[in-house]
Amino acid sequence: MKIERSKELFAKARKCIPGGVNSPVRACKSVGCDPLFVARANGARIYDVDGNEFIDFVCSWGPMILGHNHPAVVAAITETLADGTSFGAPTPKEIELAELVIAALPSVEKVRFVSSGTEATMSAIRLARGYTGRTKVVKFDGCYHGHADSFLVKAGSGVITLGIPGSPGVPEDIVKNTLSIPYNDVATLEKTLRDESLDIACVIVEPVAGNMGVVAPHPEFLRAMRAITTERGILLIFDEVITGFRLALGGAQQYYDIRPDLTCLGKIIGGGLPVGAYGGKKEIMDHISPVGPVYQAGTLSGNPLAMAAGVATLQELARPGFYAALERKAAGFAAGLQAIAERYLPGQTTLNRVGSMMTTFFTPGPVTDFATAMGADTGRYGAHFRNMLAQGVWLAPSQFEAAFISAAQSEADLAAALDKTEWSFKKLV
Ligand code: HOZ
Repeated sequence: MKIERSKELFAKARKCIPGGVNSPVRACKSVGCDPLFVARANGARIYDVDGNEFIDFVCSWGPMILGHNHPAVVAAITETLADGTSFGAPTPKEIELAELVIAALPSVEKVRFVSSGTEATMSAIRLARGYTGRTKVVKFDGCYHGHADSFLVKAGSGVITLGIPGSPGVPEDIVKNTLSIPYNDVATLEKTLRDESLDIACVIVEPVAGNMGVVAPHPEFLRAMRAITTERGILLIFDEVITGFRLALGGAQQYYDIRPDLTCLGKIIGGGLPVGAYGGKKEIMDHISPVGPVYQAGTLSGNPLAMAAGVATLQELARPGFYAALERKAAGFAAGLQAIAERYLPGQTTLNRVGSMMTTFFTPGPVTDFATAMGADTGRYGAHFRNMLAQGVWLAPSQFEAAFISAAQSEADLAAALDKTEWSFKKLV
């Protein structure tokens, strides 16, 4: 594969951007190669600056559930663009997107738009603290809620990928208020939440973990979390930045039939433009400024282009049968992956899938939490990643991320990706 232009650009980028990238995982360090620079993408395909073509399973880390350049999304952005790009004042599209989010998520009565998932989670815990008058935040090992100080404790995504235990620059005084406990461990959850000395404001969770690779919640885990938080007056925050509008129109909360107090969104609701949101019960949301005293603001919040792309995307997702079709494709693809793994690496991999998000872990498994995810052979994943890239398949450059199925991937694309997986696994044996 020709990669000269990407190589030149990476050398140039490293001189002016730390590590040559604007988000660490995409530097591809953990998979043993340099990043390819992207020229464009369309439908299920992404093209690099050297003209190589790939079937895209990263989908911009989740947002591109409709595929790239979906005509309805492009039309909405183009139409909005003609009227200007940012006003720092309310626009009608914000109401439209808010109404679509509220209609889809029964736990959300009011929603505030921000510019990224990190802003959404950071603001949601501030609100939870302001509302409850308590201090501590409980999270789960391997869950990633963006890069705000409070969350960089046993976090997933790039933090595990790069093997960083925490981050310099995050004061001890802040992280002492974050308690990170094992995912899927109901006993530790109960013990922690029932400890009255802990002054817990909220529990924040990825209802399906997507940032230590995909890890599904045990059914009892989310149910117990909802029950004890209610009993103790602790707010339950679902970080649905990945799962929102991915697992179902109503996200993981619909999929598992659990209503959190607050929900964080991002990725899909911006249709590929930078956006985040947090929402929940009116009574809680009205503690935010300017109604209440909890402050949060943003010049680009509710940006018209992002709102337009989000509205167009959610309208497409609301079409009857959308999620059933996506599930069929994802299930078929996962069955194919499973069969290949059993043929070439029997008992050596674990496929975790929930809806259209999945991870093949290079470990016998089961993978149910951070500790078991960490048992994966990252060297083998790296070799698989490089094999797939050379064959024209674009996977996440980390063992600890999800592969996403999009509506743009045809059965033929998925069959081609399975053929290439088989080729890769043969080489791995
Ligand atoms: N933290 C993101 C994945 N969970 C990576 C974002 C990026 O590198 O673009």
